[in-house]
Amino acid sequence: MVGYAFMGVAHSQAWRNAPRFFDLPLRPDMAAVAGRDAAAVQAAAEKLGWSSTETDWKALVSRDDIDLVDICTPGDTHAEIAIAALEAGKHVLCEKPLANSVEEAEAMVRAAERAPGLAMVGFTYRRVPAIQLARTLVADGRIGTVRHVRAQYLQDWIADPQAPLSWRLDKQKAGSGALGDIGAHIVDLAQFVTGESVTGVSAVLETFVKERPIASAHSGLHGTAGTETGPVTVDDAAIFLGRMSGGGLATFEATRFAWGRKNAIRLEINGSAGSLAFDFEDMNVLHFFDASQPAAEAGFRRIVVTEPEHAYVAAWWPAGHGLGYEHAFTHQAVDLITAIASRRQPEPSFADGLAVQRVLDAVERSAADNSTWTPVAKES
Ligand code: SOE
Repeated sequence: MVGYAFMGVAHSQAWRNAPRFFDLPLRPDMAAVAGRDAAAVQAAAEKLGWSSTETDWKALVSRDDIDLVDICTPGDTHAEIAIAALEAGKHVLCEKPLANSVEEAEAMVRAAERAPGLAMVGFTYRRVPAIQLARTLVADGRIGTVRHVRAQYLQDWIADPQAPLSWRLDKQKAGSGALGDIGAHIVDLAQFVTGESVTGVSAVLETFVKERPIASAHSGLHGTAGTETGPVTVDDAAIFLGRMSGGGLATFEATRFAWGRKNAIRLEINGSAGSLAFDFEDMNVLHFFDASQPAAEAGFRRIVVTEPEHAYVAAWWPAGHGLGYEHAFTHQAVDLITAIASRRQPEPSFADGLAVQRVLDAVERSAADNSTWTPVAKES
């Protein structure tokens, strides 16, 4: 694994837990973790369960005892590490968004096509059981033709203007702000659950707080504000309309300024025959409205997605005990290990990551192009 911050911690527990809860065709051996600071990476290895460390990811990628490279670094390094790992014959798991630009993502897809190894991008929320159920219901025609996709990803961890700068607020490192960090997830979910693609967008982006304290220390998403300040070079919020390939309309909202919303991924889909609604802040539940029911009895049904019949659940706890944020990472590890054992292309592939990247790129181009922005006429 390269990188050991928030995502590295989430991935580490996944590699540790996958063989403890699932019967796997291969057993992951957490061989090495890479990071630039020797003491810090050593401490991370001990805490997270990695057997050895490297201070240069290139050394890790060239090791013979490594079969799979898990990339948990900021976006500006994804393309270089992933392409080198694939060229060295490794399998690759890369955090989302796949890259910082369409060009980088295209190069990664080309490298994956040429390489013997398999490549997967980490859109983990696909692997929440309720999301899997939503996809199955749509694919089975239970809500009919998709008319509306209403997707929101709402957080508040930088709503305070004193929340310090971090790499996620730096365009060089992250590529974009709320758009790529969390908007990418809802674009992927909209495409995954509907089985359709976003074909066009009309967008606005905004940076509400343009200058923030430079962090003197970091911990997870948060940091300690120092006395100096620096510029925010990414969007704080992204809102866009979209058209889906099946003829439906979509709205997307990604923001880190929604006070009180910590990790609210909300997806509502209205079809010609019913609706589905999901909120990650109640992640073990899917709401389903079946329009074929008599009007007097119809209503949203609250399905608690914790039965052994639901995706992944049988490996965990008895019905009703529920899963959390980290379980989707474990499911991701399970699916990747299973795909590697059977030499099957895992999903989401780098091509799926590129498809999301193209939507992010269209959003940025749309937001930069004011030609369709129509000011409301002033009273004369
Ligand atoms: C921060 O917004 C973040 O950690 C994202 O980077 C992750 O992808 C998401 O799962 C949780 O929030």
